[in-house]
Order: sequence, then structure tokens, then C-alpha cells
Amino acid sequence: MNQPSWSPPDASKAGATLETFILEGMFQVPGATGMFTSLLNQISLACKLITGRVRRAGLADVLGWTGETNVQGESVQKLDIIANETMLAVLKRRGHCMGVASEELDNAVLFPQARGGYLVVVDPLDGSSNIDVDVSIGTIFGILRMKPETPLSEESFLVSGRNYAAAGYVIYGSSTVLVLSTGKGVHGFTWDPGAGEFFLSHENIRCPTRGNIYSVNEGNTARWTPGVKRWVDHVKQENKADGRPYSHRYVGSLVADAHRTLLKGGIFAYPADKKSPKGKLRLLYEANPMAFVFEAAGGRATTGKGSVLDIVPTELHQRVPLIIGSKHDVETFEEFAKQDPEGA
Ligand code: FBP
Repeated sequence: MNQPSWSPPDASKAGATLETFILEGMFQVPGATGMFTSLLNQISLACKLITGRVRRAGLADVLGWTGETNVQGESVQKLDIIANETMLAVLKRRGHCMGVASEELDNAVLFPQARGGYLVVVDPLDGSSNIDVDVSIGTIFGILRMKPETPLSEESFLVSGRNYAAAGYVIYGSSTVLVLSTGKGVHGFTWDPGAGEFFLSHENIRCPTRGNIYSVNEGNTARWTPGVKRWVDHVKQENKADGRPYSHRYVGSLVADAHRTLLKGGIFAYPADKKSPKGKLRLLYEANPMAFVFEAAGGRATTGKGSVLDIVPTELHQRVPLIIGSKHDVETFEEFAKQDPEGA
């Protein structure tokens, strides 16, 4: 009788929840206070609550706009507010978060009573334009270390991405997956609603050095610089030896386009253009967390002119061009971007 080809899942991973994984990380840090661990667990708790609301959105009258616009001039969705308030409430409760900078808040919220020296930056619900049509959306977060001996203020958030202690995102897609990096490696955890836990499902994610997918909103072509136009023409050209033409994929949710690019390789680009001369995506809570994850996974993150993580922000909601993906593909983009005159 033929042996069955299927073999049971690796039982040793059964217990690998996000919580145990974070705790094990803490035990490896001499003198760890547990504050950082607690903060990571609070963020994952908030995302568990948000995934519950997102999954039932159509049944709970939480779809659609609030009629408000946020500091970015964008119409705010009801779920944006629910996700933002959920994240704030969870982070405030335990007193291990000194403050939060969020896409949905004009100013940072400070918790002077808190301890630990950590700040959180967050895009509570990314991909707002896709919420009502049930296309993948997400939450993006970063944890910053405050500069020692500096007073807690909004300026405390204006540090380069090199000061992030951890970053990641959660994708609310066909399954809910939390991707996390503390700078050394990147790991993915899939949400099991039955057990109410995130379980390790993608250990040590490495972004392939090269891919064959490019992701950009081609609706902006007329607004692009000549260098960006030439880059898109290049990836579309037939060249078997060079694995071109690339396929085009664009969801319109940064988390979804980045997650695919991280796992499969290739490149996601939201370059500066005539409509968004500084780029569209926000440095603190969109570009930096993604750049932190991609660099930790062996990928690359650039504005086209330099590394995203080296930028020292001057404003809380500062925008930047964001190009992330496989090292080879992002370097190719930079070759074309370099052809554009400064300030193009
Ligand atoms: P928010 O939805 O959090 O405001 O994020 C902005 C965003 O939706 C990104 O997720 C996405 O990559 C980009 O804007 C899509 O922009 P566009 O519709 O111009 O292509």
C-alpha cells in the first residue's frame, strides 16, 4: 500500500505563540525590565481587538465615512476611529507607553505618568480606501526608544528610524498575520481565532534578493519624474535573460503590497510626483516601520535618493517617497532615480 505523502504539522511549533516568542526574546536580554515585552503584547492585544471589528465590519454599522477629515486632509472612516481608540486605550492602560503618535491624531498623546522610556507610532488602519470593499487592510506600528535624560514632548518622536526598537504590521487579509522585527530577523505570526492567539507561522522571513513583481499606482504616470517613467518602462520591457517583463500587482493598501513584496520579492514604490512632491506616505508610522522590517529581512528601503531610516523627521506627519523591496530591484530603481535632477 502507498505511503501517504502528507505528514502531520510540526508539533514542536504548536506552543509557539507570539507571547512566548516575545518572552523568550526578553530572557535573552540581560537586565530586561519587561516593559518592552509588555508593550509588544499590548500592541498585539489591540490588533486582536481590531481584527475582530474588521471581520464583522459589514454587520456592525462601522463601514463608511465619519464625515470628518484628519490632519492629512483625508476623509476619516469609522473603522479608522475605532482602531485608533482601541490602540490608544490598550496602550494607556498598563502605563508602559510614554506616548503615541497616530495617523488619526493631529498631535502626539503623551502619558507623563507612564514608565519605561518607550513611545509608539501607529497607523491604526492602513488602506482606508479598501475598507468598504473588503480588500486587505492593516495596522502599522513602531516602538521608539526615548533619548535618555530628554523631557517627554512631541519632539521626542522626531528621531530617525535607526532609533526604533521594534516595528511591524498586521495584515487583515485572507488570514490575519502579524509581522514583527526587533531589528534582528523578521517573524510572522498567524491569528488563530479559535485559540485567541497569534502562532508562529513564518519563522525568520528573508526578502528574496530579487523578484519579478513591481507594485506602483500607474494612475500617477503623468505626474512622475522622467527617471521614474524610465524605470517603469524598464521593468515592462521584454528581456528573458533579465527576468523581464515583471508582473504588475497593486492593491492600494501599503500593508498588503508590502507583505506580498516581503514574502515573494520584487518592489513596491510610492515615489514623489507632481501631486505629492514629498511623496504620499508618512515617515513616522508608515515608511519607517516598513523600512525597519525590510532592512531586517535583507531587503532595502529608499526614498530614491537615500535610506529612509536615516531621515531625521522635522514634523509628526511628514511625508516621504517610499520604495521598498528586494535589494537588487530597489537598487535598480535608485539607478533610474539618480538620473533625475535634484528637486525634480
Ligand atoms: P492610509 O489609508 O492609512 O491613509 O494609507 C495610505 C494608503 O492608503 C496606503 O495604504 C497605500 O499604499 C496608498 O495610500 C494608496 O494610495 P493611492 O490610492 O494614491 O494609490
